Amino acid sequence: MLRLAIQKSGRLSEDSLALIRECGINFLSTSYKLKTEATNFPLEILFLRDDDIPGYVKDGVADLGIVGQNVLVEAGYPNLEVETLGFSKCRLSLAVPRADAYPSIEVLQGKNIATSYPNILGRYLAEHGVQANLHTISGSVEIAPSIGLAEAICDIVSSGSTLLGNGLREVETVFRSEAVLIAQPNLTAEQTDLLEQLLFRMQAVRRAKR
Ligand code: PRT
Ligand code: ZN
Repeated sequence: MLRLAIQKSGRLSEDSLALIRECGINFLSTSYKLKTEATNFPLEILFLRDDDIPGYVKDGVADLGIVGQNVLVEAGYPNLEVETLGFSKCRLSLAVPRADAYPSIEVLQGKNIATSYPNILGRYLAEHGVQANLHTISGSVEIAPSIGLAEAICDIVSSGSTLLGNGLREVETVFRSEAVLIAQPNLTAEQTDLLEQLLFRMQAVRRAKR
């Protein structure tokens, strides 16, 4: 038996469930439940907040998970990744108020930057020799400059319309992300075999879409 953790409700949920179904795995209705069992594959599906998925998989509470690379890498467990899944593509970007000059990343030296991704951003800034004050906030990062909390932000971008709507301009791509399948490090031989079967089906689903 394998336990797979997916996001309960959010941007990853629908595509994660669709992928499992496209792999030919059937399960009963998922609404209002915390877990469900597949009817034709030894798989249990757990519904969690995406931020909790890397830790649950790392500790083996779940054997597999589907999560964004942004959340996985920020949590510090990039080596749990076994396969990219091709959906929920986005980027983690630095943005500044539209009117502000941005000759290079060095203008961020000593500035305040609001983000939910202090680890990924901290590494990126260090690689570029920039020291800044990172303010970690968990939501509504885009409003930080307009309320005087920060001179810049670093947040997830997909279409760019949220930045635009908040008078911000994207100036650096810090990290590119998509959904990935992750696995706990200590699968049994039987679980490894099931994972191989699942991966084989997932790869076939992706090939069929190309
Ligand atoms: O409740 P839970 O903790 O499970 O969910 P969540 O609210 O933390 O995450 P959720 O559902 O918003 O996103 C889940 C994952 O989807 C993220 O971790 C990313 O890997 C991926 N993803 C893809 C995105 C986006 N696109 C995205 N556009 N995550 C967030 N956004 C937000 C972004 O934060 C910003 O507020 O959308 C806004 C920007 O979008 P645009 O299109 O205006 O640029
Ligand atoms: Zn989350």
